[in-house]
Amino acid sequence: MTDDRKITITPYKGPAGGYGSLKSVAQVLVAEKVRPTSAAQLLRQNKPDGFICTSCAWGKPATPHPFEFCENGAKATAWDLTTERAGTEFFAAHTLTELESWSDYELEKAGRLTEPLRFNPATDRYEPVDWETAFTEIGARLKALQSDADQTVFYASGRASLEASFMYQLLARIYGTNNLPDSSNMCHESTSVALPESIGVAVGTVSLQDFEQTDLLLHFAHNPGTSTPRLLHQLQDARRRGVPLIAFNPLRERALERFTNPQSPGQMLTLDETRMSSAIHPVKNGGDIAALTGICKALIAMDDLARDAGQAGPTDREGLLDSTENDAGFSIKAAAAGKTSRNILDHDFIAEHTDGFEAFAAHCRAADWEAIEQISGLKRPALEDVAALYATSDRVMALYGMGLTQHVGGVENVQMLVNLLLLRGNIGKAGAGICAIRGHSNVQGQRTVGITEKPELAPLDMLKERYDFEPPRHQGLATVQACEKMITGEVKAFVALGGNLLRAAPDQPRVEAAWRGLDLTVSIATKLNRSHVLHGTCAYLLPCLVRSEIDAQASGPQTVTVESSLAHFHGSRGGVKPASGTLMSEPAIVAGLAQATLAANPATPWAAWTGDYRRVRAEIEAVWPATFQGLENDMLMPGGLVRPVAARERKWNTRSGKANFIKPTHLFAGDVESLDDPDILQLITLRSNDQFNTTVYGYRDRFRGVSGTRMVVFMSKADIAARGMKDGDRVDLQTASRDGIERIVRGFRIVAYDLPAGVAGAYFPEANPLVPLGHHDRKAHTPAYKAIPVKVTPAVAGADTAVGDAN
Ligand SMILES: Nc1nc2c(c(=O)[nH]1)N[C@H]1C(S)=C(S)[C@@H](COP(=O)(O)OP(=O)(O)OC[C@H]3O[C@@H](n4cnc5c(=O)[nH]c(N)nc54)[C@H](O)[C@@H]3O)O[C@H]1N2
Ligand SMILES: Nc1nc2c(c(=O)[nH]1)N[C@H]1C(S)=C(S)[C@@H](COP(=O)(O)OP(=O)(O)OC[C@H]3O[C@@H](n4cnc5c(=O)[nH]c(N)nc54)[C@H](O)[C@@H]3O)O[C@H]1N2
Ligand SMILES: [Mo]
Repeated sequence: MTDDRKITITPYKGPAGGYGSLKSVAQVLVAEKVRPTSAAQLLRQNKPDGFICTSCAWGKPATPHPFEFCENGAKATAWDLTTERAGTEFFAAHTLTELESWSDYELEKAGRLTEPLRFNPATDRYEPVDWETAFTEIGARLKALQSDADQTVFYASGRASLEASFMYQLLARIYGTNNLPDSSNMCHESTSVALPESIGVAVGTVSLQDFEQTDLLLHFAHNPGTSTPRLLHQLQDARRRGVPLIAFNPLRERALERFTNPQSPGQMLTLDETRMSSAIHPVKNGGDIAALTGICKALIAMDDLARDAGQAGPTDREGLLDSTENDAGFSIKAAAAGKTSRNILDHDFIAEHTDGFEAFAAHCRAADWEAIEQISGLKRPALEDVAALYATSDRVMALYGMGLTQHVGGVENVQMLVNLLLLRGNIGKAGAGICAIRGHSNVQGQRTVGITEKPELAPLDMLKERYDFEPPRHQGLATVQACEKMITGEVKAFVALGGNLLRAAPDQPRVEAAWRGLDLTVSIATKLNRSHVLHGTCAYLLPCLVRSEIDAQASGPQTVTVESSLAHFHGSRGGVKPASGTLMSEPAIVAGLAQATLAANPATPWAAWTGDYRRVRAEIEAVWPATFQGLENDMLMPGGLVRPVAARERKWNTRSGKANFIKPTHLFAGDVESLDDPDILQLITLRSNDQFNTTVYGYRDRFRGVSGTRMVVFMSKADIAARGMKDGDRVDLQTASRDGIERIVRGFRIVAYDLPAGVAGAYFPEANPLVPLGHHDRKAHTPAYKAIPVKVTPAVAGADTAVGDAN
């Protein structure tokens, strides 16, 4: 499709939030032609009696703000409640070959899917099919593959409710596979691997109340203004109390600099912007392990100094601290002078609760400042300053997002952050803790109810006993491995509970080619995307309700539940009439697939479960009693049901029985071999303020001042000059891969941007063809989307631009 968007690139001068935010909400309500009655649903968003926003997973306060939604939550709801429809006429008018040339934006913009569809090879179109036929045919095809059940993959994107997710994992396991990859494999999987080793839980340890008691907020690798705007309420309140917020981010994200609360009329009128960060440290991407090592090293040096000073009189202080000429040196001395060693590091906590301190401390003492500075891009005095502030703060919280998890050393990034917290006992006390800011609104909950490829994380014995089947005990496929096995031809069928794997996953052209070779693709979805337009030999598109719609079943309107980033379970009730009378709910579709695929079994009454979701919640509570006790009663209470998190109580469910200091293996979290090549930039793939993952709402990244295009590459002035290029030039990006596969995306426009030399940024998903499938975290296999080694070359004239953008 042609495109006549006007491109403007101008620095944004306003704060995050503010009038720009309100204007943006109004624009999307109009653009999506949302009915006024539906727009009123925004007032019910994230309230105890309302529905839980599908945008992010941030906590829902017990006493909500009058408008407990943000610009992007409103966009997500408007996108769902649009009056646009991709119905029979739409699919009659467009062949799938034609739709392949449409952008992500255009595909979803077509509107809500209205009826089940089946691919017809004779017409190259999706055509309507009734639900019963669709289920029966899919069931027959799945049964044909069941003798080797690992040929089928059951993918889930983190939006589906606990009820739908529970039923889905049970379907997969009774079918015979643990192939339950989740969007989480591309997201916080590094957290799910790192935290259990470090502190014995897979989720963060903080609650909303902790924000009211904290003395210092360390904020890493996350963009709150776009990704989690409701978090700005907590950050702003803390800033108002004078709590320092220290951010580490290669980009000076606008919300970290300034925020005006669009829901606080007083503040809007006076334009009193809260200065968000006390400092933003422009760490290079992949440089957080180095930065954190520097902070820990300085802290340990202070502790050594104080201990020596407290013992045999004057000691060689200068030897321990040879940077006395700078401010940071003095502040460290000042901090050290007033303290005993006991209260620089929390030695009582370390002795009673941790393991591995000595080895970790030795590792930090031995670390080389020059390497730390080079890899982090930050100066020693800056890191010593953070250490001094940290040493004088009693209650410290560390928050983080994708800039830590999506790296080759993603697990080590997270574990380093925990190491820092453990040095001063900042886990398991009020106002302190680790906060993994989750993405999809129920991604954490899906893992809690058994969507996992790792058999050891599912209560298989309990499932066996309760549902009378033999669960598969071997490892299933995570997302990257599922893509690899599609490429080798070992995977033949793919069922997706939401999501858009082809745009979200690495190595797009290779995965797309493999996808076309599948025997069967089944997508449960709300809107059309590339993973539907491209398809297997047999393909079905099963349209479902969205969370804000009324879900009426045999026993009446239903409630579903989700888990927030802060490990609270909340009930959610839709209030809007469904987009079409033919839609089914996700639990009903999963039940339909299960009934058509699996042998009848009185222990799994799929139809009765669908008729009344309370019965599904009763099953969830029976399978995980310690986690879900009281769910039915508390889910609609203000604050929801609080999930017990052992580390909050300083109970450490680790192998050592303690919280573990874990040494990193490298200072750089990216591809170590690409580090020294001056031609290589480390590319971050980013979200714009006008998208939700692969859902592109529009072409306006307000905070970064880019409008009309998404095909930009943000580069530092130094890197632009070093290549003899200039702002606005057209360039191609090529991955510096070592596997012989050429990965190029053409036609980016250079935007000169304030970021450290060596770092570049481009938007996800347009840049995904640049990410090799093998470029992932060493342990968690999370794709390393935040440091892709690339080379920038002048654009080849006339060459095709990337899929999804016609500029
Ligand atoms: N509006 C909106 N909301 C969303 C989403 C969306 O797409 N749109 N997606 C949802 C999902 S699934 C998720 S997971 C979250 C994602 O939310 P975020 O965690 O904010 O993810 P990104 O937007 O990818 O941005 C990561 C941030 O990390 C910084 N960064 C990159 N590399 C590094 C690094 O090596 N070190 C440091 N310190 N910083 C780095 C980037 O500059 C950027 O500010 O948001 C959720 N909420
Ligand atoms: N380069 C790069 N790639 C990335 C990332 C990155 O930062 N950089 N981030 C990664 C991350 S953090 C994530 S979480 C993944 C996201 O990967 P996915 O979760 O697979 O992708 P989404 O874009 O969230 O999925 C959007 C589609 O979900 C469907 N959908 C929307 N709402 C519903 C619903 O209520 N029910 C159902 N059944 N379907 C629905 C719609 O059809 C929509 O087109 O992408 C990853 N990919
Ligand atoms: Mo995510």
